[in-house]
Amino acid sequence: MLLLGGALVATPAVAAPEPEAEGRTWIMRAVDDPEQRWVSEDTGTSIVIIAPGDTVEWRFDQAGQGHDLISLDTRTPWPTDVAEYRDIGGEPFRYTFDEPGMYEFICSLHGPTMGGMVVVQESSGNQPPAASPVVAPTSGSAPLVVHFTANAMDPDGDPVELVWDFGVGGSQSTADHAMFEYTTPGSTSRACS
Ligand SMILES: [Cu+2]
Repeated sequence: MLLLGGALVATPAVAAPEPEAEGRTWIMRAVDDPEQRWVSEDTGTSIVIIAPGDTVEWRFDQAGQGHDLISLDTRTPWPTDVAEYRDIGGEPFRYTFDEPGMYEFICSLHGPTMGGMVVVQESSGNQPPAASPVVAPTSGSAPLVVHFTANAMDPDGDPVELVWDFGVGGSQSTADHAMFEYTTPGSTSRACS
């Protein structure tokens, strides 16, 4: 979320940095369709790329039979070995990865086709969005239609949410290019928050 300040007497609005994201959770599912395999909800494959501090949750709720989850130390050794078995309907298993590396896992009951890998990568992290807001005109006689252009973008290509606060009675807009008509003479200036 990016909060921008709109102003009649314009003060430069600056993009508020996104708060440090807490580690997200990535879902990996055991499926039997009809081959047994692990499928990441995000990638559709058995490989998921995450950031340090993220958690992977292995789910067994779509499996038609029991599976196990065994950590392999062929690439990066796991800090704590994992050896979990779940019957049909068994509870998910969660594991938080703090160190970069390539962590392999397998269902030993179904062999290499039901293997997968968690890639923990330092710099694949999300970059905060940025904006170069332009407000024009910055003065005139009432009623005055003012254009607010955020020029907001996200370096990762993620959708950017923004909010213009026009400084009048809580009026807001979430458009990259917003227009607002000031009907009452006066001046307003809002800092970003
Ligand atoms: Cu299995």
